[in-house]
Amino acid sequence: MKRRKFIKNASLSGLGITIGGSLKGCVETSSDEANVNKSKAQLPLVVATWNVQSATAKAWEVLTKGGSALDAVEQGCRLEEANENGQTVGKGGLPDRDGNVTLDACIMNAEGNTGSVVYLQNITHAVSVARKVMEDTPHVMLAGKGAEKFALTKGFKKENLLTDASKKAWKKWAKTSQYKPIINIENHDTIGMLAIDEQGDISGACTTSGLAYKMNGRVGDSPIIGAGLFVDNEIGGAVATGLGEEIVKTVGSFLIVELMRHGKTPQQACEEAIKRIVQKPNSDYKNFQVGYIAVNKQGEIGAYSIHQWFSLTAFQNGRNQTIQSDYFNKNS
Ligand code: SD4
Repeated sequence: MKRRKFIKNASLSGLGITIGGSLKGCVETSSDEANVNKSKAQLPLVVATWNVQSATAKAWEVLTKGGSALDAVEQGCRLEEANENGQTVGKGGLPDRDGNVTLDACIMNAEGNTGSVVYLQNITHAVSVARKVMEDTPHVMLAGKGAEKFALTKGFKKENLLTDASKKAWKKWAKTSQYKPIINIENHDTIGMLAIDEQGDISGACTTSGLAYKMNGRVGDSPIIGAGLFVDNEIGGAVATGLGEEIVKTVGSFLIVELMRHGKTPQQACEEAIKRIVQKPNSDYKNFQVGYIAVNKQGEIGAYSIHQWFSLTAFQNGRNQTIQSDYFNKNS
C-alpha cells in the first residue's frame, strides 16, 4: 500500500528563502516517489534571475524535449531579449547617456567553454552572438563594432534597438542628466539563467543592456566570465544581477562556484558572496542592489541579495514559480 505523505519541494525548501504564496502548498507524493525525488527528480531544472516565467517556460520546454542545457538557456534568454517591454535587456533596453543601446551577454557550456559579447549594438539576440563566438571563433569575447560585424556575417539582422518608450525615458532623464549608477532595487529583467538537462549537464547564460544611462563605453559584469556567470559542470553554476561594478570587483559567480566546490550549499555560497560585497570597508551597499542565484550538481538552488525584492524564477518538477530571495539588509 502506498504510504502517503506530504513533503515540501525539497530543493526550494532548502533555499532558506522567503517562499511566496504559490509555494506554500505541499506536494503530495508516495514514499517511493519521494525517494526518486531525492536522487533524481530535481532534474531537469531551470532557474533565472527575476520574474521571467515565460523565459523559464521556454527553457523548460527545450529541456523536457530532451534538449541540452545550453540550448535551453539560449532559447530562454532570447525570449527576454525580444521582449520590447523589458528595459534592461535586448530590444527596448534603456540606452547609455548618449542614447546608444549597447548589449552585454555571455554563455558557458558544460565543457567549460564560453563566449561573450560586450558593447554590442543593433543586434537583438546578444546571447546567440555570444554562443557563435564560443562555437565559431577561437576567441572568448568580441566587442563593439567587431562583434556587430561578426554577428552580421553570421546572419543576424541589424535592427534599431531603441524603442519609442526607451527613447522617451532617456529624453526625460537627459533633462537633468543625473548620473546615479543605482540599480532599481525592486524590478528588473536582466536575465541570468542556469539549466541542468536530463543528462545532468549544466550550462548558463546572461544577457543585459546594462545600467541605464551608463557612460558611453561602460561594460558591466554580465559578459565577464567569473563575474556575471560561471559554470563548472562538476560542481554547479552561478549568475549575478545588480550593480555590475561590485560583482566584477568580487568575481562573484566564480567565488560562488568555488565555495560550493569546498562544500557550501548554493544558498550558503550566495550568502557568502553577498557578504564579501557588503562587508568591504566603506561599502556603499545601502545604495545598490546585487543578487545571485546558484545551482549545484544535485539540483539544489540558492539565492541571496543585498536588499529585499530580488526574485528568482525556478522551473522544476513541472512547476514554474517566482519567489522572493532572502536578503542581507533586513534592517533597512
Ligand atoms: C550590469 N548587472 O550591467 C548588470 C545590470 C543588471 O538588472 O543586472 N540589471 O551591471
